[in-house]
Amino acid sequence: MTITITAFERSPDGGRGLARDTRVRWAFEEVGQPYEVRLVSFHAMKEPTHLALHPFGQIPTYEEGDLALFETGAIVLHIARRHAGLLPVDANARARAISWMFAAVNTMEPPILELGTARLLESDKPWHDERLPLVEDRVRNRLKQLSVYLGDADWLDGAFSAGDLMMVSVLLRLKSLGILDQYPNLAAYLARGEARPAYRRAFAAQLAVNTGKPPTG
Ligand code: GTB
Repeated sequence: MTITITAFERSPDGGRGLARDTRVRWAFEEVGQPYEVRLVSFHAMKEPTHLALHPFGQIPTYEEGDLALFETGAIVLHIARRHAGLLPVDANARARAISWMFAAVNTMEPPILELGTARLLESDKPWHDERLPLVEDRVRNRLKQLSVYLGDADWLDGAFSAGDLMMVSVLLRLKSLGILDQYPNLAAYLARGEARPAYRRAFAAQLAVNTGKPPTG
């Protein structure tokens, strides 16, 4: 059965891979599952047809027959449960990998998103200069904890899993800010994620949408 996801017709990041369809594309590429993409405009996302798939009027969504999903964590988990390659077979290891997926979106991502909001949308506020260091400190606190946990391991819990896929996707948001340079093991972790052939294919596919050129390599 055909699987269709939605993505931005034009991502505001111009194809840097930060829109959340990239993590879903990456999951499909890791497990070798073909998928189709329906591109939606900001306007169409708020129309009833799309709201029937996504109550918050966002991308990405996932459709397969009668099943419609939203929320990247849920979508990636669904893909990982359906196909081998993203979750360990051992039940305990599988549960730990899922914990890392939640940690990525529930513990790491909120302060990172807050930092993005502070930098992009609040720079004209009179309290911006006072608040920004506080928000940065919250991000650094989480990065420090994650860095200590990861140590010199390649991945969070043994082999690469959906937990790493989600964590790397979340950390990618910090790449251009230079904040990861203070945590060389996290910078290397990110680079390992980005170097995976499946990630590169996913990145190229979303870039092609945003540049209008077919994926290369
Ligand atoms: N919690 C949801 C999930 O994980 O699926 C969040 C989904 C979400 O935030 N979707 C965004 C969206 O549809 C796109 S990814 N926004 C439109 C709207 O809310 O009206 C977030 C995103 C957007 C742009 C950039 N960028 O340009 O760098 C990065 C990330």
